[in-house]
Amino acid sequence: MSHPTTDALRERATAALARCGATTAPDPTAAPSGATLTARTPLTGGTLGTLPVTTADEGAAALAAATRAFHAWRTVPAPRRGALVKRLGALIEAHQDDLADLVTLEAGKIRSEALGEVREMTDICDFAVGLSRQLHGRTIAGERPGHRLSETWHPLGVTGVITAFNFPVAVWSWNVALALVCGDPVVWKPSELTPLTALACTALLARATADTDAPDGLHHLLLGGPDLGTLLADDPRVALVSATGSVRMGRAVAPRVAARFGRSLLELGGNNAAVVAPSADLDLAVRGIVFAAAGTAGQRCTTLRRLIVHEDVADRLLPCLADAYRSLPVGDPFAEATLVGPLVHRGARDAMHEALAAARRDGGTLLAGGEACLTAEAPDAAYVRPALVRMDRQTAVVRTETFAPILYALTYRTLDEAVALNNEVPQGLSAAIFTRDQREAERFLAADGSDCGITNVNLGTSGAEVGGAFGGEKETGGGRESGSDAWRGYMRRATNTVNYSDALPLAQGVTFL
Ligand code: UN1
Repeated sequence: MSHPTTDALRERATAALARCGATTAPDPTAAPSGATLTARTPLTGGTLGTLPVTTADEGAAALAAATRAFHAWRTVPAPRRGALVKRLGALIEAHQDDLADLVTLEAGKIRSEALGEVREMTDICDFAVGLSRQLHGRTIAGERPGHRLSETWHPLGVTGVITAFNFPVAVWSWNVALALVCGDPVVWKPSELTPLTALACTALLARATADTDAPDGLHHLLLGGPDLGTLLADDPRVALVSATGSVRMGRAVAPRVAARFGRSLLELGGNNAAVVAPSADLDLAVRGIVFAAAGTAGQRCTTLRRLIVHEDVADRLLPCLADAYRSLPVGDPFAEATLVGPLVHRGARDAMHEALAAARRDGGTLLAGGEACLTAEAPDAAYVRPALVRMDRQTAVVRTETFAPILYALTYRTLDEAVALNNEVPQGLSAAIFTRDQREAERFLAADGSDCGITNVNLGTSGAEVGGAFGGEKETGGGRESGSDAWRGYMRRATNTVNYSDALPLAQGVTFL
């Protein structure tokens, strides 16, 4: 089958955007005046459109409008706020094919994963709608008679959302669905690599807002570079900055937010490992490992990047994995049989090849993959075969997150050694163990086991459901998004003491007057 042309992909993007109701259709022939952003597709490396960049004045106006909207929205009862998110979820579902098309066109995901990402959006909308009737605080046993001690959760303020190219719509929806039911307007700075998906999401939310008579100004899109992230980080009107991306981005944003005592929620890099114990079901492990390591072409923050295999099973497991890697269909993500789409750009492929060269210098052996693919059909794109590399030690390159499909395989003798290897990297997002030994599984989940925010047994490191809190420790940033009680990050807690007696006993037995 022939590779798609950029013209055909552009048409597909324009049609999907129009169906979503996005007004700024990309037009490569009519570049807007002023600074621009080029929307590209990793499928060919070609241009889908040129969009105007948000100016600093427009950014400031968005923050002012969002602040006004906050003052209206915070007093709307939460279940009514939920009605907006319910409508948004319905519109997302109605446009799931359009959104999935745009995700494939801009992020390069295969169809099933693009649809899965959109499903994550409707899932979080459902979750948030239910949550809109459950934003509850506690009543606490107080120490004074005739007093009631309780806590109330109030809307926090404008939420600044910074998202990455690899989950261009799901991570926005995690933030926007929760923020809106919690009473917070959103100002969104998406990745410069995925502006079209951002336009589509913005259009759908605008429609949901109109359909439910919600106030204007609840959502603003900032298209452009890092200076817009800095605007969100520095402005005291932005109560929460929820930022997903690289550790480098987190290091730029977090200290600025902290300097003004703002709140930040950081979801940064991962360098996720899976332990394969001697008792593991190896067939299941192979499937779990290949999806986690090669799925999304290795471009999830939850991607499996390190395999810690017991030395007794390494010689059985690694050849099976190498075979699986060699047979993975790499290519056009719209083609039904494809399992590995392109990397986001050629810079990502260069980084992959540099990491592979470093691994070889460190004594690593390439067991499969690593080569560029489709170089004749799509010379400006970056298709690669996922790489499996055997390493003797956890060298600097293994401890670094390279956003590409490289799986480094190490061996271990004792579970203590495996746990130490798992934890011995700067990142702490997700981890997994494949074992049929309950004691090993529990030890890996225990306080002295994996130090990651997400730890799984008998499945890979990626593909978390929305119901749980998502995030990790150490350089991953410590934030938690999505399910469980992550909503608390979007609200402020007030502790309330009410004296309904005619006496004034002071706490801690203090006497005065
Ligand atoms: C990300 O890569 O930033 O757990 C998010 C997963 C997805 C979300 C990943 N549900 O892989």
